Amino acid sequence: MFDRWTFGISSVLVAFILVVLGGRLTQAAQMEGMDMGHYRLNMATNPAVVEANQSFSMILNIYQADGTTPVTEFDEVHTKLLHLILVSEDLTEFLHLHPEYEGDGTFVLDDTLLPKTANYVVFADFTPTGDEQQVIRTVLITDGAEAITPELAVSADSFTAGTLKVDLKIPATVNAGQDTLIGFHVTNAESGDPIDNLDKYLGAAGHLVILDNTSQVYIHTHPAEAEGSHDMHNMAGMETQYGTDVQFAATFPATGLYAMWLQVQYEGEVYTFPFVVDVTGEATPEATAEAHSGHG
Ligand SMILES: [Cu+2]
Repeated sequence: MFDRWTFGISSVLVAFILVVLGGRLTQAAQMEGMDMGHYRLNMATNPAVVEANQSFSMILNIYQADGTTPVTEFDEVHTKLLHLILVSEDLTEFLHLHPEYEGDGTFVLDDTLLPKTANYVVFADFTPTGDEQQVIRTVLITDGAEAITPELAVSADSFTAGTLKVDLKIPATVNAGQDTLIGFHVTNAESGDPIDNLDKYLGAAGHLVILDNTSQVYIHTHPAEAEGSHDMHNMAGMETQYGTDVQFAATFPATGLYAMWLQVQYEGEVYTFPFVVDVTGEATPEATAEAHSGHG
């Protein structure tokens, strides 16, 4: 039932929340619960046994609900047909990968490297043409890895990577079930000067992926674009630059600790910043109703 070639797939409900904040529209794909999905994902690896720091290929097949009819048409979303998020089970390692489409519902990613021995939770994020964005969760078993429960702790609110320093700007108390503005202030790590010329990365000023402690809640959100954010073709060739503040909107469904990874690109290089935040406030019924009114 659960071997190395046919990985188990958690059925997920993908809900779309359109959050209007300060007059700006931000789309978040959020996943929770155990509803049956409309699609199936089959993930295989070559070699079949995956080891940390050993190159392998991933082969992903996306099927209709019957599990045999391939999905053949995908929308390009943030410049890619398939976004693959791999997170080590303890939520310390984060990979954002883009397998190549080979047609007939098959995606292949060569030369994948896992930075440490751990099982990895995999989120396949794609949009079949004519349907809504889908997120399918599965687990990649790594040779020698043991099942692990994350031990999250609230992170520092500032991280440095390469030339960039990023400061998290978030309300002192974050309430579950309520639209929350999550901001990042980007400066030069050495000079402290504001960085206002971030590159566009995968069609956005930045990407923010949020997971709960059990990696059952998946939120992938982007800053609002002034215009044309849903038509990447219009943006081809545009030299848009971003910073020094990059802001996201998200709704945490419940209290607890959440891991989140900010990705931005600067001078051609992609940087990933890991944060952990604690959602301590309880949702008010009004805020919850508001947060869910954007479904559909
Ligand atoms: Cu993204």
